[in-house]
Amino acid sequence: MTRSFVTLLTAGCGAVFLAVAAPGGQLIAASGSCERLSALKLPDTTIATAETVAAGAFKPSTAGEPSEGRGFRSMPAFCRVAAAIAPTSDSDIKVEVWLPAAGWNGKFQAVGNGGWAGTISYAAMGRALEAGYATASTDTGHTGANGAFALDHPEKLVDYAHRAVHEMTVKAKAIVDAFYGSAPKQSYWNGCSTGGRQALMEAQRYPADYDGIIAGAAANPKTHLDAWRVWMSQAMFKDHASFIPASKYPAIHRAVLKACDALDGLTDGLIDDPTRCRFDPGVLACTDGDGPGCLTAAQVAAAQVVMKPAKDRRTGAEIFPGLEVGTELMWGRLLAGPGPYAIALEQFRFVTFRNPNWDWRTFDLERDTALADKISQGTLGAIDPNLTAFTRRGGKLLMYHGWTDPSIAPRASVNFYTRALETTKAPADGAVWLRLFMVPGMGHCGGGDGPNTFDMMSALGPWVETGKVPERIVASHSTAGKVDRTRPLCAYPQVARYTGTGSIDDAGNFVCRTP
Ligand SMILES: [Ca+2]
Repeated sequence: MTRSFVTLLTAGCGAVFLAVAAPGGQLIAASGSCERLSALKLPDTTIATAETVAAGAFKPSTAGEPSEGRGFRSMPAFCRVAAAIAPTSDSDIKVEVWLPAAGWNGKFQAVGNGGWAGTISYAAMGRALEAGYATASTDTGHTGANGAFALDHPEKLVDYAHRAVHEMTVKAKAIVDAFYGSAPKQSYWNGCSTGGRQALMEAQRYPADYDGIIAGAAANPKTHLDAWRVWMSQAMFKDHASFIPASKYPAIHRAVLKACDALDGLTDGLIDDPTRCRFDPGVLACTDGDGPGCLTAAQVAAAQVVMKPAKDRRTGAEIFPGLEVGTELMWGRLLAGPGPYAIALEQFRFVTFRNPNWDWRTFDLERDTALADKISQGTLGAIDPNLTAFTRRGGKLLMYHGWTDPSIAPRASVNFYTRALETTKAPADGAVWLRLFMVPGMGHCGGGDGPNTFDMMSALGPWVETGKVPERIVASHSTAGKVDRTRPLCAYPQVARYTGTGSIDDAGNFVCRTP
């Protein structure tokens, strides 16, 4: 629907600026209205800057993400608002809101963080901005990508866990409204890893914030995820003999493919459904002394721990799923040594034990997971699978996870999906509200041998706006910048099956089927 209106914005100095609707309903903000936002009054909020950035002129003011620097030159002109929000006396939540100067699509897309956050996600904001969205990101209330901020700062931990994203969302919508004279028609969340956990938090705690939510590879529940990581590290690094050097990963991967690749009907280097394969690293046991193609007895034992879930030894309850078959070439992500993955180590040092010198070698899976839960699962864990309030508003949740994610076991997403479907009351009209897309051969939020490039927003938008339920999303894989394979991703539990004719590198020759 095309809307047309003129909004008067009155600046502090008395000058009047215009925001006008162009043909087609796209809003063009008149020059000067950006700078005027610095006078905007919002609760608990200090607007530091509001300035127009010319096309291609943006340079991050902080180091930000390591991949940044490229890509910003193609960004259109936008209004850049930087603010700090302090819902508590110990809060200092930095946020940025970027508003396209022309061609706004009328929607808001907020983007998530990775790890312990601590930076604004400029690269992801840039992608949303280029697609025409007003966008926002927060550092979640602290600076620096490690967990030290949480030590004896419980309010900062709450900000990191969920409050910063909610505060950002409410304020960003108000800023959008002030700039364009119109609130966003739809609001979307797009995040992976910690951004996936933030996604589930929003659906659970603040169901009115977003109409559509993308939860990629959710780092959830965080206390169990980090307990599993430390537990694996104990098995791998307890002594020199148990450590598996990266030079042995290819041999393990070859043995896995030999056992599992063809089970899905195609010997293509990808394992469509790792849950159907049973692999015992014991088949690689050295028979004639150690060598690069075999595992010693101690290494077999370590590999068996890595490839199985962490379970409570008394009750048998699963604490966190294990790495799937197919991940072997990427085991170095968590298991390069000499100690546990830093994010997990910091969870126990700064949050659970409040002791920066805590020795991970003393970790006891059952005892210390229970302690971590007692202290912070209620804050950090997005563990409530009842999303009825979200579905009653018509909210849509799109989850995805790479089957060869080497840092967050992918069955964590399957588990949450299953529990949420069981627990949540579907909307009155019976509309589908939850979809999960498992991605064969994809690593953590990207990468890996499988088709790992896709646009979840292009599936979520039509779902929210026209009711078109995503069933099949085409993903591509590229080598040296050239696409060399496309495949459909299928709505779980369906998987892609080859039709039997044509190239196996063409998504058109695959259908989605229940296995
Ligand atoms: Ca295969």
